[in-house]
Amino acid sequence: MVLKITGLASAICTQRVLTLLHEKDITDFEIIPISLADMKGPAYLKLHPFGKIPVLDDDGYILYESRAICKYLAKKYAGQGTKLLPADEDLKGYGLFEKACSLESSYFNHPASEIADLKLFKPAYGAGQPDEVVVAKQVADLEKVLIVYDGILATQQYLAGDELTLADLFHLSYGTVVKDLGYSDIFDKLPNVKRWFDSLQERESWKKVPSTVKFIEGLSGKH
Ligand SMILES: N[C@@H](CCC(=O)N[C@@H](CS)C(=O)NCC(=O)O)C(=O)O
Repeated sequence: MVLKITGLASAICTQRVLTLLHEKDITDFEIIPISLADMKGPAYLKLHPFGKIPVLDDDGYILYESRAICKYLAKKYAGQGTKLLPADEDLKGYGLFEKACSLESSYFNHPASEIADLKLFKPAYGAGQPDEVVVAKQVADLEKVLIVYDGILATQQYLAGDELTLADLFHLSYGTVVKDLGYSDIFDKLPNVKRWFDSLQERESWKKVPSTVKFIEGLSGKH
């Protein structure tokens, strides 16, 4: 049965799911594009009451929220591709994994998504150029998060320990947008963060995912 994912390959949250699909060597999937208007229409709101992408349809089992979709698929396809989750019997590993996932959603996601919104999405959709003081505050907030990450990554390879997990991959889409928007120095000047993030961006799974910045700037005629 083909997995159906309503989403856009250029959209941040769909990219989380795409990266997971590539890591797990899942090829039986279909991306079903949707317009912004249809996302807010009654039919789609039955699938995703917040009217966002992505939504997974696995043979009638409907799931939304990109991180939940990734965790579900990583467990469903546990026997293939990169492991990405702690073993079922590894209780402490599970705690460390959930903690690392929480670091991304609680501390990293907000400033990184604000930078993307202010510098990329809002200007592309007609909101004009942002107040650079507001942008600088978000960049400074993200930098503080990365400084803490650098300390964590001084003694381990990845955020949940020495093995790559979904928690690391969840950083890729917004992290790459922030770097592509010209803020790579906040990653690159921290040696452990640089090693960690470069290694994520070098993964074959991520190389297959299209660049959001190029796509959006293409829409607004910058390329
Ligand atoms: N926490 C949600 C966020 C979903 C989300 O905000 N998706 C964006 C695209 S990355 C979207 O649908 N934007 C259109 C809108 O907000 O109207 C997830 O991870 O799936």
